[in-house]
Amino acid sequence: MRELLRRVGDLRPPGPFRRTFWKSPLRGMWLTSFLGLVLLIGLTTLFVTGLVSYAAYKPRLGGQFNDPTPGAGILGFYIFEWPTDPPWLYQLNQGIHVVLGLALVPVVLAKLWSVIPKFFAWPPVESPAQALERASLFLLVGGAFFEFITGIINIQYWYAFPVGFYTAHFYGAWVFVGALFVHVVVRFGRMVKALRGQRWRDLLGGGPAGTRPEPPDEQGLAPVEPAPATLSRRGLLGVVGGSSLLLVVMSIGQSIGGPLRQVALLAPRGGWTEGPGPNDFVINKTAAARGIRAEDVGPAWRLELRGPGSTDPIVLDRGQLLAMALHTERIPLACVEGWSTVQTWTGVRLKDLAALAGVERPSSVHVESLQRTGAFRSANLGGNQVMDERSLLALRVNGADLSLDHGFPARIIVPNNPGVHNTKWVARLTFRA
Ligand SMILES: Nc1nc2c(c(=O)[nH]1)N[C@H]1C(S)=C(S)[C@@H](COP(=O)(O)O)O[C@H]1N2
Ligand SMILES: [Mo]
Repeated sequence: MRELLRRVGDLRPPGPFRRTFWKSPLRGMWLTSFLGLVLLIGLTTLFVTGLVSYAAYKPRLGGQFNDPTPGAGILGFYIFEWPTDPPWLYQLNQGIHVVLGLALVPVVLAKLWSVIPKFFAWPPVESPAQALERASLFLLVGGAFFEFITGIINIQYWYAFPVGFYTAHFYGAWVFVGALFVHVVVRFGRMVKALRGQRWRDLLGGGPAGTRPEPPDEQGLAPVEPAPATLSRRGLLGVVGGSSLLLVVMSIGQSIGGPLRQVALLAPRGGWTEGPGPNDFVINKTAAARGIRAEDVGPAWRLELRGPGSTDPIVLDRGQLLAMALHTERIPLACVEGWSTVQTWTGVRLKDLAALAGVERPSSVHVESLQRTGAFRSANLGGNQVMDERSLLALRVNGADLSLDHGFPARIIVPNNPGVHNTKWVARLTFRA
């Protein structure tokens, strides 16, 4: 076996498989470790906000699950009842997940660049343990590409997945994090040593002329025959950091609003509204796109309330709803894709509607809309979400009637609820005891 490996070793192909091929003086243990540390912190944050997002999307609802993602199984071990407080938690969580995800793209690319020589390591396999480690790197790099690409496609609203985005991104995340865990266990000590071993000031000081190569290392990252630097190490990190900052500036406006909304060019829902007026805030799916017909939302529209045993539903028209006790709340509307906005909603409390349907303490409610087909035509809300005093069946926004695109005649608004569960064009509420 040894002999065979030695023979293969002697057959080292030319070009990138030779260590002399890689000449950039910027590559080395310190650079790779520095980028690795940034990614360790960033990717951990992405994973945690991703898990929180999944819990919000698919909370435990008195024993029922919301979304039909085929059994999250043991990976859903941590799912809990999603709270209504703090009302901005989901908005903050999604904003961080999406903006940070974009900002890490240049760092991931720089990290890959810094370790390119290792992709051409020769011999390809040195021992069973090392083969296993290389296989885990395949999952690590493949998993990273998969997660970043599916995430970015999704925030660009290009739903091109054969399976649902949530399913793909959720399972992909666990595979990726498993590989990342192995990688960190194997490399953490080496990273700390590399970061401690050299003086940062020597590495980052001076322009290209003053930039010294990193010392050779047994990992084969630093060049054995370095070329003179054309860009300083500080310059390289500046380009990476600057690119990240640009991505943040071009996307964060969709979450925080203000003047940055105008330059949120990477975020399609940065500003897509129906023009000035009380309903001037982001629309996700328009009524036309969801096939809502004018006659469905005209005077003939009725809201149906059902309880567990009730055979005859309670039927209300919009006038009767407006005659009930109305409440006004300022609540964020936050989409899983990261955009959000805070508006002032007026409507009937969901708990009052539950009481009217004869259910004083509902365990959950099934909300159905006029939409006949397609995603999000219905959703489930937990008992805690129904019972929160701020949870509304909203009829008005900012003092005016809801516009058709924002869900007229009535829509759900619940604090800290993922936007996708704030169902528009509501037609029926079925409360479970
Ligand atoms: N019936 C129905 N309700 C829906 C949707 C939908 O497609 N159909 N989209 C949801 C999503 S994903 C979001 S983010 C919010 C957006 O509300 P807005 O368009 O008023 O901003 O509505 C939600 N309610
Ligand atoms: Mo959404």
